[in-house]
Amino acid sequence: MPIANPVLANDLPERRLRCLGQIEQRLRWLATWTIHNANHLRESRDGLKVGGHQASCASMTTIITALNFHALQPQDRVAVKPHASPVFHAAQYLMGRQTRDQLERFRAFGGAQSYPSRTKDQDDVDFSTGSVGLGVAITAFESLTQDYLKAHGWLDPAREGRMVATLGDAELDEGNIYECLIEAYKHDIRNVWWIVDYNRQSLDATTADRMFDRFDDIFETAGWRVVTLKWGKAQERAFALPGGLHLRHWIESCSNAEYAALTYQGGAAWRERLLRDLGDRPHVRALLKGYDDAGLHELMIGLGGHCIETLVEAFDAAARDDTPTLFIAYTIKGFGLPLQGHKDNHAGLMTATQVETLRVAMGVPKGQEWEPYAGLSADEAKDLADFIAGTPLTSPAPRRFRAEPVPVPAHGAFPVPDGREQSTQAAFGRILLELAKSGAPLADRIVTTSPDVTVSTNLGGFVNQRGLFRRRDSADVFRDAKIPSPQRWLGGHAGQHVELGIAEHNLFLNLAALGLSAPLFGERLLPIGTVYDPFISRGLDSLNYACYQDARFMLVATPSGLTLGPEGGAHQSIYTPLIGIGQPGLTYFEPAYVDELAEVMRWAFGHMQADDGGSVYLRLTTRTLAQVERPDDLWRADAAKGAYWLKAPGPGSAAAIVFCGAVAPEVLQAAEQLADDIDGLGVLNVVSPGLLHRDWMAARRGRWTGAGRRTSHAEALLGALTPSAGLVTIIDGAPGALSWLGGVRGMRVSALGLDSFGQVGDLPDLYRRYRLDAEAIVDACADLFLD
Ligand SMILES: Cc1ncc(C[n+]2csc(CCOP(=O)(O)OP(=O)(O)O)c2C)c(N)n1
Ligand SMILES: [Mg+2]
Repeated sequence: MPIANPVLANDLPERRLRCLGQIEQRLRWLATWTIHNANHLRESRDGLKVGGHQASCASMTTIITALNFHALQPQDRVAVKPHASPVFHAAQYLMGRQTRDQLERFRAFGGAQSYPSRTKDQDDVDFSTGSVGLGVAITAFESLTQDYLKAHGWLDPAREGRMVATLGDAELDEGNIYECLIEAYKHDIRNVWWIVDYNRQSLDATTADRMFDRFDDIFETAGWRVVTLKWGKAQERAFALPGGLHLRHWIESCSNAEYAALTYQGGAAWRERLLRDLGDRPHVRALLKGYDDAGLHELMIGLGGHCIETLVEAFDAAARDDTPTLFIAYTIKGFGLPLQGHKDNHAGLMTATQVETLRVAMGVPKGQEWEPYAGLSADEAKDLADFIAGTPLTSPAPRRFRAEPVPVPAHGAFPVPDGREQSTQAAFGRILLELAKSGAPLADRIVTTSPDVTVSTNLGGFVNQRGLFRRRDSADVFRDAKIPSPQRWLGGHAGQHVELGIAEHNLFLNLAALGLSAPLFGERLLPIGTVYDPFISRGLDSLNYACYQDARFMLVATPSGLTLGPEGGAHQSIYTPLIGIGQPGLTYFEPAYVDELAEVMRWAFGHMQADDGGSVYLRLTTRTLAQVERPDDLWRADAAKGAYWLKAPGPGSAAAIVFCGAVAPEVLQAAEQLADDIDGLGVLNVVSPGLLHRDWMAARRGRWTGAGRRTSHAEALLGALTPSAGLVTIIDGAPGALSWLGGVRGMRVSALGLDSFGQVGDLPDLYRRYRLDAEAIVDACADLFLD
């Protein structure tokens, strides 16, 4: 009986199948060649290995083919397995969105990036990837963002898409995937596909057999549909033949490592092994005889993830609804390359001879290696080009958007909480509450989110006003039962607070997703996330990830530092100021007074929307400080640049105290004590160590980068002191956040701050023990003059 033609059985038009097959070959070749060129043909000036991942690319060329040239629509958004970057760029090249020059400069300065980058690549990257796991999880949060926009009536229906991640199977070991899975379930996310390139190899080795089927359970428990694409059509046909079921059972019980090793060895090894294990089973010998060695090898590696029909069929079926779906596509790492299956192939590079053999085998004429349609006849090339031009993703529908700016209330119209004694944390809550009540357009675009610290970071007032965001209305049971509570939390479509569980990775990924709303959907959101300052470290890679792709948000970290007092050493943050200074894409502020905070927040809402802007980190405290009387408004302009003289130094002053944040009272007390001893002692209030440092760096750099030499703000401020002056710097955090100021004009520094773990205690005890009190400041000042 003739074998049923699966093409006809699936109604997959023959041309589509042929073209997709040709594309898969092009992608496999171009990715291999791009990496080969970077490593072996392009001139090397430093002797460093350039790298690239030929095996990881070949593992998913079929998946990318079926996605990009069949399943994806222009409104869909994709996070690509980081080390499949060359395949992604090759696909963009075939689609006319990537240049040959960029491919030739893969991993070279200004060329295509090693891992897809939203900000650095010139082609159409939706999400940057690189740190494995994060690109996967952001798709779930982007779908939540999409739901949020839709619920608020801001989503252009033409822009509603599916959020897709392609990932390596080793990425499934990353904890952030499961943190996200739990959150995604709670929020009932829709329209997400995760496609696992299930080659059962990681970087180091083949992966544990014990995980077979476990992922299905985990994802199904979390409400996902799991589609396992284990078999290619040719395999299914073989299984239907006499003896075929034995072959199938053998494959199913074969260990990952053995399958990989046989894949590397090829047809003769497969035959020998299968005959040894199955030779006495009925019909098996005859079945194997039907294939020559090359055919048997092709059959054995023709798993679901390398079968266009299998993939297309699965994607088409899943596209019928919006259920989040995990595709486990069985693949071969290094498929079709001499590296295939070898356990060490992750960073392996084909030799020049191997590439040459592949070129010949793939019918690519010498000299035409970069040609998109190399080796095809003119008619075939035209047909393929027409096919590609007709695929949905290649359509000219715009994929990058700009959002209308949301007006920020002018100074004077922006709320500044009043009160003699206030903490920056409480004031932050009051500013948001006032904004919420004001009905300003800005307030409508604010969306807050917090990993289970909404109340304790003072977001409660805003949430009372604006409600929780829920895809379905939820009642406030306590309120309905008339049980008194200051929190009135109704949930529904109009809500503006996205509640999260404790996992901090999710906070940053949610901020990243919300913060990409403008470029991805053309609608500006102003996300504000709150977290306890010490737990920034818990999600630090996700924070870096958010900044790396230029997502825009405000991170409010509070409480912070030793000033957390009775909470003790595990909660007292120490080096977060250094994160604030060091993190690109983020500007760190630590205001002492609430009028500064209001000014910083006003600036931040503009900065979050500016083309050359970024995200903002506010390090706040629960310590209540007596607010300062302002004789005038002059402080404002300097504060906006990062620091201002709270007490201007006298002419030729030989010393200044430079401080940041919550220790202001100790600083003022010490300044008073020192007033008689040091003429014209200045007190410099650093509102943003980050801004100040960045400006100093930029100013110094200017002379060499063509921007011209200019005086930095720090230089200008410290210019008020005599050149031989000394500085006492003090911050409730790592002293390096301020001590660098000594280098600006070559001044001596006596630095105060934390360089060991804190402990429980009240502030007088703790500040004395850790030398943050007035006495320590006085001593540090003396130290300047004693040396
Ligand atoms: C957070 C993080 N840790 C480590 C790495 C280094 N790394 C890159 S890929 C990889 C594993 C690759 O295995 P898999 O995800 O299965 O992809 P494959 O190449 O097999 O398709 C590792 C450990 C990384 N990129 N990110
Ligand atoms: Mg793998």
